[in-house]
Amino acid sequence: MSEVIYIDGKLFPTAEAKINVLDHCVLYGDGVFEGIRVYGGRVFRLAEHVQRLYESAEGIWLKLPISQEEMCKIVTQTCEANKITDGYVRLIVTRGVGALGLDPRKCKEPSVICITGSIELYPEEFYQNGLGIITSKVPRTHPKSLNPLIKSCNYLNNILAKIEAIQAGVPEAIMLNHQGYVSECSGDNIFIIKDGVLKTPHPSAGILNGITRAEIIKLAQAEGIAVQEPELTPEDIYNADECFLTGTAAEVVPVIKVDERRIGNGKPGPITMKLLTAFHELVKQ
Ligand code: PXG
Repeated sequence: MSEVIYIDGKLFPTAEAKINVLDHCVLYGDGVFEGIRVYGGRVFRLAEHVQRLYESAEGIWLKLPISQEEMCKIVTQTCEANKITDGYVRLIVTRGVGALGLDPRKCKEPSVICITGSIELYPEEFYQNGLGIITSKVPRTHPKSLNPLIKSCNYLNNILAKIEAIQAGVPEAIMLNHQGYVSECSGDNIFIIKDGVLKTPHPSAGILNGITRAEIIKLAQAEGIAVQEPELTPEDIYNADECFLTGTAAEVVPVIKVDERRIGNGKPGPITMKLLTAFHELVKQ
């Protein structure tokens, strides 16, 4: 539980942490954010998350009033104030308070918000036995419309896919890009293993360039596993030997069924489990 929440230079008790309803983040989803983990008292890949936050901000022409170093300090100080040793950080930058109407020039100053809390992982059973997912009918946003590389506060594209998953009785959904190739899931990146090669869509396929994704690629390479970033079709997923998802919240979670088709032998695969174990080791370091 977060005791205090950082807003624009001050720490507020949770009940008093409020933002103006005329902030364009409320009115239009005009803002960017990061979801970050804390393991053993250390913020995992903080510099990388803050770098991505600044790239997201750049992507929506939002100029941040502070340096990346200062942003990192805000995160560590909020964690310290809340005595977070294992948990979750939500870092948000809003366009700021403005008038009604889209024009962001009416917004004086962006607000920086940092919330800490606990994170709900998937149930342990999913990590041991794997999960079933579906392919969503909602395509991922076209990169020239709103590039999925931008982690914006408007997640409705993903939420529509998530709702479809929930209605189908599964926790996640694969989203295809505008060309019909696999991009990612609503809140996770996707990997498959075929004939010993680890494959995941390239960032240009319209994905969030996941921090966990990057770590898994590095861990695989260190294990001598070949990594490719090809165009993947739904059939490539159906015919994979193994499949798993990665994300800050999910970490590494095996997938054993997609659209009711069994993946591999219907059990979490050996390379998936090796990478899952390696990731758990990594976050302890
Ligand atoms: N794709 C999308 C669309 C995401 O939102 C990922 C991939 C994985 O990226 P990282 O950098 O986390 O490996 C995400 C991340 C939440 C929550 O509160 C969602 C994410 C991360 C943390 C928390 O639902 N998604």
